[in-house]
Amino acid sequence: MKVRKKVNRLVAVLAITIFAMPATLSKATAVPGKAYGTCVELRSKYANGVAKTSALAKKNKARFNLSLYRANVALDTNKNGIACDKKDLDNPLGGHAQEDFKMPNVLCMTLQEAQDEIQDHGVFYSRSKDASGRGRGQWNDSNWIVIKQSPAPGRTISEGSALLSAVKIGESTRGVCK
Ligand SMILES: [Ca+2]
Repeated sequence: MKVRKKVNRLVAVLAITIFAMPATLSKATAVPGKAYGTCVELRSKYANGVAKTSALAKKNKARFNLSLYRANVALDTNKNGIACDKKDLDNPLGGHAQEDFKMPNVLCMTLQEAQDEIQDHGVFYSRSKDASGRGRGQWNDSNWIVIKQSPAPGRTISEGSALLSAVKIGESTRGVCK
């Protein structure tokens, strides 16, 4: 009697498993698309980007996949409905920049914002100095504002190669910042 009960239970469990399977499968197909870190990565798989509508995809030879687009919406920097179309690769000033190792324009940003922006372009470490020549340390990056940058925007940078000259907020920016 005991054995029979066990078998019945086993059959019940199997039945539940089988019935549950289609649900599991459909859940798998509804999983949101993979989020790529950069457009370089995304474009290695989808050469012309991922569009949110089929019309946009057709027009731009991009791949139409709404859930994939949604997962990578941050990479659609010009917000034209295609993640990582060609225009998204040219993003000298905005956030979510490509890690292209190009110096962004960081004039008049706080040191903190400027460093974040440079990191956004793929370079972790940038140097800074007191533009007044007094050699003060920039202990709190948020209190300093960049009035001179090296190199110029668009130039290639590497770790430590960017130099930001800054003054304390409230000091003269020598006409650089309004
Ligand atoms: Ca775009």
